Amino acid sequence: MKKEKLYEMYRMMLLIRRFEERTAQMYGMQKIGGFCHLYIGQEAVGVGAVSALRPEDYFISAYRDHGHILARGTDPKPVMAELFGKSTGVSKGKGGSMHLFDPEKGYYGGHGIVAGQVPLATGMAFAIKYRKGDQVVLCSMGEGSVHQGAFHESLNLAKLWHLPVIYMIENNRYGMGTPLERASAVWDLSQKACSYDMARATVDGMDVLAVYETVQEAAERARKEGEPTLIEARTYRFRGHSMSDPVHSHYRTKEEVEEQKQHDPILIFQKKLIKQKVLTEAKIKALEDEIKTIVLEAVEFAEKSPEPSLDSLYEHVYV
Ligand SMILES: Cc1ncc(C[n+]2csc(CCOP(=O)(O)OP(=O)(O)O)c2C)c(N)n1
Repeated sequence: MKKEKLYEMYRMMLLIRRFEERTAQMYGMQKIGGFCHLYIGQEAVGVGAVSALRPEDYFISAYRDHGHILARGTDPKPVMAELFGKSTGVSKGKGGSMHLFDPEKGYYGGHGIVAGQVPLATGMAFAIKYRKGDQVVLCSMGEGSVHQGAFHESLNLAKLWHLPVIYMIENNRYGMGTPLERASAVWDLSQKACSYDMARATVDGMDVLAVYETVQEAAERARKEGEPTLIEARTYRFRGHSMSDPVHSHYRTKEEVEEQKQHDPILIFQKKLIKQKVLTEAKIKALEDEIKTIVLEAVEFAEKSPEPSLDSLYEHVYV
């Protein structure tokens, strides 16, 4: 892979991390309200996967979506403004953290219902096939989605109709406070693909390059053969389920979280890139400064933006 692309992937992971650290701070200051789920710890999955897509491909995901929309290349300013509930936000301040959206960048949300995006992704893939397009759909979900009926109906149809879709489970081990082993009879989640005779893969979700390669292979399969793939990316969230869940809760120990932080995907990638001479200490420092400015400008933009006006109350809503 070209050095520029490696650098860009590292830069994006760092931008997502610093953006969300600032988000947490803004939430604490009550500038952001409502539901808010941080992606910290999982950055390698979103960045690796999106880096394997073409700009014209589609990406749809769940509510832990800040990292997803940023990875797709959306300007951090309207993303932060959306978190602040401002009219300049990507969803005009009416979606908030869980409903980020940017169709121009091929990002179709941001969905609050567990597994809600899975049948939507299947429909999008059907539309591609119907129009004889060569795009693919990447559908990210938490491991909590796997036990929803919609997941199984979708996988069945995707295989039956040969649809160009990649279902990617971001297994961060916990659905809110419930560990996977208390929720699932099967621990190896990619096995679910066997029921539908679908291609499958398991990947280390802390390794951005491994995720990139796995998704690239699945995208090729979707584009050339019109066949779906189920990927399980094993990852970990370093923060609580949402901002209302403290980092160290009763459902996991402090030691476990600290042990997992030894596998921080950004630090692992940083070490690799220093060895490959893509990064130097000076470059890392310069990048940190650049990203700090970008994030602070996003906050300033959000702060200064107006609230949605009262007359816009019934615009862009379905009901
Ligand atoms: C259909 C549905 N049931 C319950 C909820 C409440 N809920 C919100 S997040 C969540 C846990 C989902 O965990 P997972 O899919 O693993 O995603 P993660 O939060 O770990 O990214 C639940 C049960 C919901 N949003 N939708």
